[in-house]
Formats: sequence, structure tokens, C-alpha cells
Amino acid sequence: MSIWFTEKQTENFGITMKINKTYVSEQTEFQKLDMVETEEFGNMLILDGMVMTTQKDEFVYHEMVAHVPLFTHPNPKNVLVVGGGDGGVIREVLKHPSVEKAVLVEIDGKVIEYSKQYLPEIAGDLENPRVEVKVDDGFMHIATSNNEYDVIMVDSTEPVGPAAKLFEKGFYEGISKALKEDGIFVAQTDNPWFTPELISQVFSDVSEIFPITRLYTANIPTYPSGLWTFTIGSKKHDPLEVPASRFHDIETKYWTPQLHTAAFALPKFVSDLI
Ligand code: AG3
Repeated sequence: MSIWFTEKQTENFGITMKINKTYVSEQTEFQKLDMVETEEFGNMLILDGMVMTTQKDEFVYHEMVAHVPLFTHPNPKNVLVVGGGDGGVIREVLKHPSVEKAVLVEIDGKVIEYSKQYLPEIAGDLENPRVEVKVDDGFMHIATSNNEYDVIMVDSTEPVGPAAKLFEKGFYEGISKALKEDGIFVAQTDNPWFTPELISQVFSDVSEIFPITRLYTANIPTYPSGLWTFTIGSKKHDPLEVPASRFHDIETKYWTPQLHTAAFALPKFVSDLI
């Protein structure tokens, strides 16, 4: 007998994977958390029935969330990750020597705990001395931060359940206040096939707050449609005008200096959304 997991990505469409083992299946204080071993993509974290990360393709998302804004900023020192309790974005952030302090604010301590146990190559850097982990509400953390961060990365789940308020305009206003005068933020903004309105809405909200607003994409096979988007809001530095000399050597599997720029070249039906 074999066991298969399906994420219903829409009412009528899904992605299905063969499951070898279930390590955890529990209702936390905030969401349903499953940690499983898949045959094709290694260990996988699922929240509320949605694929969050897998050992095989996690590098794409984590590198693209971290390196695009961090290379856009000339000297990022203080960095905040909202969500992202699996630690993948933090691992990438630490590859930037300018970063003195990276704060992770994750609402669900169980995500951190089980990621350390079952996704060690993703969560391993959460113990690094440059990292401060807070189990707390990211929305509240943003609301109480002023002029503190150079770069903020929003590594949230989908706009349902605990992350719904992380897609609202008021949250982006809070982010702007929490950023320094030349700060940059990035948020994962879902996919153009099944959630085109979300992309349009977020882009329009962010561009009312930030003078520079940009959308870029990456290919993530286990996420809905595989074509994922990220929205950048920046007060001063344009991700499309990064001097080549700023791209220092880092070890990556997806991000390259060429891709930093190329990721902003959008298919027509995607650029029509913004
Ligand atoms: N956060 C974004 C996951 C969104 C996936 N959506 C879905 N499967 N419907 C990923 C967290 C990785 N650190």
C-alpha cells in the first residue's frame, strides 16, 4: 500500500506526492502542522494542508527571498524575517557578512521546533549568535518597531489563517515605519495562475507606500503553478540598478548576479497584473 498527499491548490486542482513516513501530524495553537517524508522531494513541512517547504526545492524560495533585497541594499546590517520559522531565509541572510543582526519573528514555536528536528539543513543556522529568534506575532512586532531595519523579509503562509493580516495595506505601512530611511522589504506574493488579484492588490497597495515597487518571479515546483512571485517595496535603492561590484561571492544553487536582474523580466500576462 502507498500513501499519497494532495494539496488542493484550488477547488479543482492539486499537487500529489507519495509519502513514505509521517513524523508529525498535530494541531498547534495556530495551525495544523504535518511533517512528512516524501519519496520525490525529501522531508516536507505542511501547514494547514499547504506545502511550505521541501528539502529538495527549498533553496529556490529561500535564496530568492533573501539575496534579491540584500544585494539591492548597499550595506544591510539589521534584518528582520517575519514568519519563516523553518529557518531557510535566515540561513541565506547569514551569507551576507554585512549583516550584524538577523531577527526572526515566528508566531508558531512548533514550526521552529519541528524544523530543527526534521529539516536540519534548513533550520541549522537558527542557533547562530547573529540570530535572535522571537516566538511572537510578526504583525505586532512590526507595529511596535520604528526606524530599525535595513531589510525586512516577509516569509508568510498564504493569506488565510494566521497570515491573513500580513497581506493588508496597514501591514505594509507598518513595515515602512519599521524600516530605516533607505530600507527595503520583500514579501512572497503567491502565483499569477490562481491568485492574480492578490498580486495586483498587493502591488498597488505597496506602490502607494513605497516609491520603488517591483515584482519578480522564481520557479518553485512544489508551490501552486510552480511560478512564484515576490513583491519588493523600497524607499531608495532600486533592485534593477545594483552596481555589478556589489555582488560579492556567495554559495548559491539558484540565485546568480544575472538572475538577480533577469527575475524581474515578467511574462506578459504577469506584467499585465501590475
Ligand atoms: N512560505 C510560502 C509558502 C506558500 C506556499 N503556498 C502553498 N503551498 N499553497 C514558505 C515558507 C518557507 N520558509
